[in-house]
Amino acid sequence: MMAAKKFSKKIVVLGDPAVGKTSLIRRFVIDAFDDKYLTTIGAKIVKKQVALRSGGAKPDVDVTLMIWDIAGQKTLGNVKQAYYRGAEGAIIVCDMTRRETLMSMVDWIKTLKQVTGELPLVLLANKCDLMDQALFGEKEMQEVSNQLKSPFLITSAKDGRNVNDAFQNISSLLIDATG
Ligand code: G3D
Ligand code: MG
Repeated sequence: MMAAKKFSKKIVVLGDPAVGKTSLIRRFVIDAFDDKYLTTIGAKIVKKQVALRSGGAKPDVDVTLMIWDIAGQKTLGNVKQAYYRGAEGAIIVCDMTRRETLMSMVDWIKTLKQVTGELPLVLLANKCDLMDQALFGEKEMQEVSNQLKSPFLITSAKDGRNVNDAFQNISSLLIDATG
């Protein structure tokens, strides 16, 4: 049996205040290795290992994700560069009940790429459990996804829908990018 390859990757989770970034991370992560906010950076970092099983064609891979979450309700302007530096992938989140959070995804990504250059992204439309309040859906997400050439998922941090898939997805893209 081939030993699993091991990688450690920094990802950042971005999006407007209250879209559900912290809730999604909390839903996904059990093992918070550093639960205190790093006040100089304004971020909280948690780690979790993701196992990618190839089914034998390629070696299995264990990715340790270092997941950076912005502390508090920071807006685009005052997020420190240190937060983005060294990020190898990103999850960008919007809230299906607020259309403006969809629009600002592009801005978050633009600012991120100014620091990191091109990197794998996964786009999330969160709060799908609030179906009756949703102001956009798959169609709009598909458009943004085409525009940004990045996959999207419809998620709920509340009921857990697609949350694991989101982090599995970014992990696979990170490994593909590593080669
Ligand atoms: P942020 O980290 O992006 O700022 P939070 O967002 O994770 O703090 O979430 C903001 C609010 O949205 C929280 O409500 C949280 O419970 C809620 N929320 C997050 N994800 C979901 C979801 O998938 N579905 C629903 N229904 N609510 C969600 P409060 O009331 O605690 O401020
Ligand atoms: Mg938060």
